[in-house]
Amino acid sequence: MSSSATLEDIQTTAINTIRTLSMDGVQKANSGHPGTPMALAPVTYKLWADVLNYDPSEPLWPGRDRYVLSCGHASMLIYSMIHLAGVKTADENGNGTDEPALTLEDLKQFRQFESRTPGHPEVKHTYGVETTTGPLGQGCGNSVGMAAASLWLGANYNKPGYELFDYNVYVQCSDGDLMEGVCCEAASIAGHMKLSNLCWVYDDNNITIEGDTDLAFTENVAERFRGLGWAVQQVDDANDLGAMAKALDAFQAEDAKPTIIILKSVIGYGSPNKANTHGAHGAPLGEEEIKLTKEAYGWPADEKFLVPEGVCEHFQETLGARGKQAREDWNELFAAYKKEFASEAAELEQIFACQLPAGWDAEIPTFDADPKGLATRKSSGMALNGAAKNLPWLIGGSADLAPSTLTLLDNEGDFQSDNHAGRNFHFGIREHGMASMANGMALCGVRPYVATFFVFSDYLRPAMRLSAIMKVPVIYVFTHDSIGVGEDGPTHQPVEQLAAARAIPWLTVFRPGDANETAEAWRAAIANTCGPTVLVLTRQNLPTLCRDKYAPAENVAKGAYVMADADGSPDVILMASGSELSIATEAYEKLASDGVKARLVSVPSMERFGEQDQAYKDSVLPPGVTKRVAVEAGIQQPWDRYLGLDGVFIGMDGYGSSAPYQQVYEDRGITPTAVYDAAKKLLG
Ligand SMILES: Cc1ncc(C[n+]2csc(CCOP(=O)(O)OP(=O)(O)O)c2C)c(N)n1
Ligand SMILES: [Mg+2]
Repeated sequence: MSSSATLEDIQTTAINTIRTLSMDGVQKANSGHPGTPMALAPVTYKLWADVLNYDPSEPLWPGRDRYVLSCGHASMLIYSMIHLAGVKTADENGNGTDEPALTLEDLKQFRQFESRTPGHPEVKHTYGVETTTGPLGQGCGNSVGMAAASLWLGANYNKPGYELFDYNVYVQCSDGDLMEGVCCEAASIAGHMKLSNLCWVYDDNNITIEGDTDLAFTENVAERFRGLGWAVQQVDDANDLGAMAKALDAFQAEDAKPTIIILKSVIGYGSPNKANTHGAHGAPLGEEEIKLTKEAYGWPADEKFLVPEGVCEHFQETLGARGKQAREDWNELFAAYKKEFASEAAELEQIFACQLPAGWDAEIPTFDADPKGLATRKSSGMALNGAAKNLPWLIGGSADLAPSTLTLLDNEGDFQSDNHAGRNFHFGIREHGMASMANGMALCGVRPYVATFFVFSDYLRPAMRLSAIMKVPVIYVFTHDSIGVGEDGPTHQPVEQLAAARAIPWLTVFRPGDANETAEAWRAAIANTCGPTVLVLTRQNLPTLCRDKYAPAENVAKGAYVMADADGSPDVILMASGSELSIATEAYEKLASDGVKARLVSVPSMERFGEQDQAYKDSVLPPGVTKRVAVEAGIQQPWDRYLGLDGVFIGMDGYGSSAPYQQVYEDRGITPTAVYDAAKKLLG
């Protein structure tokens, strides 16, 4: 720009273009939230034009800053930005193409079937969107994981003179985000970990759907965040670009704390009806009000989806030029790094491509038959540690239960504020924040696992559901998986959690039945680079079954398999998962010794079994054999489809109780004898 007057003009025009595109998009869709994008246009402009280290022509460049719109209901804001900034799509190798991520036509298709502009931003659906948001608080949680991943990658892979990773994570969030528990959990971890590369811009607009925040949100946010160990900046007018610039400068200079910028804004800025809570929340402004608002902006009142000349060019000259230079510098740096540090560079390339190193599973153990056996949480810990040896970016931890979930990596350091290279994370008792973080970590290329007791999976379920929607490869390690927990009693004994986990589409659940199945479940979990996996594990010991006698545990990958069988067609099928596999096995042996033609089927993963072809499914569960017994220490619901109308379920139909676990099993009738009797009864 030749003069500052011109710069101001083009800035104002760019900002008003963001505003009017958002208004027009919402109006055309006849749904959505226009008020927030209108108010946040200046700060968003500032972030993209002057701050983000982001090359719109290479949206997946690994060194880029991450931008997260946690208040996903303001999606037209990010869509407008993606269009104006000229973000491109990427090809299957992750390289930028000439195709725009969003055309003006795409903006006109806001919220329509199969459009690139769905109601809330979806990662992997729209380039330029870094994570799926909409459920308030989750984007904030994700951002903490992204910031941790940036520091972890830097601490492990940067070398003197090679600052490959030091990217920042910028978040726009709202009152709703800040009210959510998950957001506070994540903020608490971020403060503890001193994630100084994290910047939240909080839209303090004093309004939510029901009205003024006085109704329900009167805390002192600045004090809370100071207490959480954050640096707090205040900007009193969302239209004051100078004040915004100062706050962002302060963030850049801060090297010991995450930063929150508390930004006062007026929702629906510029509209004649400023506090229009309808227009602000989930409803278009209406044609008339749009006209008046455009007039107030000095905009052609009747033009729709207008992008004045110079606006896209302006973003190319600012963000585009800066990002391209940074990315080219980075590429050069990486090329030199590759020469000097070939093996590290090879690892990084695998991280970027979401691939596994050759031989990654070589150290996953196998286990000898052993009637006393060991708890699957124990074999899980051994399998995890085996895998971790050859997969250096397998990192994670638990919500204060590592000694019980056995998820600590041996001989590895802790990720702490003074050691961002550590692989062992301590998430504290913040299950939801932990899982939300894990999503952000996975989106940055590392392979996170998170752990807690299975019963507390309910505490992190919303984030787990988002792992599935986003198809990110987070591994959930859930131990203490049933009434087998024993003395801790019903509050700690999962009953419906298996059904609940299996109910989440695109989530693969494994409940392995012995040590070797556990090792195979870990192998399958890590190999699943396209989605989340849950491992459901016992507290109590389980016999390690003899694999010379029974079918090999590699079959776990198929989800269900015949462990042992009668000669010829079976008359009755016994099915089980996890700790009940050995119960079913005992019943099977007794039936077999009685001369009953029984089949024993292990069902470690219903999802995996569901993916097999019909011929395989029929070979395991022949449709003609309708006398079936399933045993699992959970509720019946997920088994109905395998049991059919004639089948019998042995499991839980209420909560457990506090006692030594063998007694609870006896009392609830989940025993080899019960399985044997049920089979006998079915056979008449
Ligand atoms: C977890 C969750 N609960 C409820 C909603 C529904 N919802 C969408 S926007 C919103 C509140 C809007 O207020 P605020 O977060 O302050 O955003 P603003 O309207 O000021 O942009 C709510 C409750 C949601 N998206 N996520
Ligand atoms: Mg608000």
